[in-house]
Amino acid sequence: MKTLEGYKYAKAKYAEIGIDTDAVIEKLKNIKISMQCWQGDDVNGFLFKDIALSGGIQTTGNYPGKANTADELRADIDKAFSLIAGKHKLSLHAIYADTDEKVDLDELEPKHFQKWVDWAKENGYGLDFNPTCFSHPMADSGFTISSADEKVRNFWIKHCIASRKIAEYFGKELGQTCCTNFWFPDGYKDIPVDREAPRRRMMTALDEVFAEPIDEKYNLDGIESKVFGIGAESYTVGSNEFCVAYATSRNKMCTLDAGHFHPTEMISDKIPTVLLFTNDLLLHVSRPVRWDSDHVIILDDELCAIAQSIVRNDLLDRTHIGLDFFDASINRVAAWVIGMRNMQKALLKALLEPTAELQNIELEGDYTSRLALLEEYKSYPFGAVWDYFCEVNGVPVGEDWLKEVKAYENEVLSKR
Ligand code: RNT
Ligand code: ZN
Repeated sequence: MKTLEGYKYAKAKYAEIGIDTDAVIEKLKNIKISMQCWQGDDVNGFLFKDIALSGGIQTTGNYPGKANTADELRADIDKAFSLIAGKHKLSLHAIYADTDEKVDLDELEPKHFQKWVDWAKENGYGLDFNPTCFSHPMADSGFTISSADEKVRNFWIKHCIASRKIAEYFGKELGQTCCTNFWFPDGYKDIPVDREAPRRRMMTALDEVFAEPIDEKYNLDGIESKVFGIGAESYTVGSNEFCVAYATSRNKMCTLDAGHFHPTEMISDKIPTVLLFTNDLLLHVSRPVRWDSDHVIILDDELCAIAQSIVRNDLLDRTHIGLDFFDASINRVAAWVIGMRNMQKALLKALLEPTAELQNIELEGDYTSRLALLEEYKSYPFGAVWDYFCEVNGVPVGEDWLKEVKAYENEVLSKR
């Protein structure tokens, strides 16, 4: 009841600046966010037992209750999704194959993911995919698809080709385009002599990976750049220039990860820029704290700016919003819920803005009004719209979701 009263006031307030909050709520409900499965078990996966996370990424913390099996992970994801309005996608990594077969990455087939597909179908979720080019002996040299060793290179090319077939299968089965993200940790700890050859090898290898056309209705490929990784501080093969140039010249997506640039470089500025030159864009919304630390995303200025970049320029249909964080120091279901709900909040804030009016003011050169209005709109009653959005979509309002996560922790997670 309180929620409805608050909403009535907010609706009237936003109507004064020409915003139809009912329409905004409807729109937000239909924006799919791709939730990363790897938050649920600290990027372990189920394909290989006792293998250390490699590739210059790291999870820290040992909060109890992580998922040890695919069934546990699916249960945790179901719990998280039950606390998040709308129907979303799950982003799977290849190491999350759910099979009893002993199978290596280069031999993976759609059948090894059948249980995920059945579950997604049953629940109306979409699936995205990621080849796993790390945490594997073939990645021990620090190089995968750009390795100078042909055997190593070919192994990863095969894995990536297999991954696209799995993605195509997801797209066909679920009737939703699967986004496949290609990220390679390849790089040098110390200063290299030859900065070209590894990139040339990566370019040629990727061309092999993408040689077979796949209907874009089923699968879209994204290439994720990075500035550096732990142990690859001096040189990263898949740099930003490499990935942007590759994607634009090959009609692929760039994948922009918020933690993969220099600390003051923001992906919010890159979103509309890259989309001038590519059809689609994949995001890994993350939160770097001093480095690519992959903290849970909070409702900070950059998250709001990311949402504004997408909404203001009408790029929702071409921007595939995926999340990428993995915090092992807090309840993992809560981490998902906090991140997903924050992404939605940021989108809601952006949707509640009278963009056309602000753009006109800017074109007229009235920068005083631009600043004044942007600041005033920040204290409009967005929270009341958010609460109502949650209520009409049947998910907990405000912090009530936390009680459910705590109960799940007591009943399920703590018994693992
Ligand atoms: C690593 C990349 C990559 C991974 C996931 C697990 O820096 O961001 O996207 O986080 O594939
Ligand atoms: Zn990422």
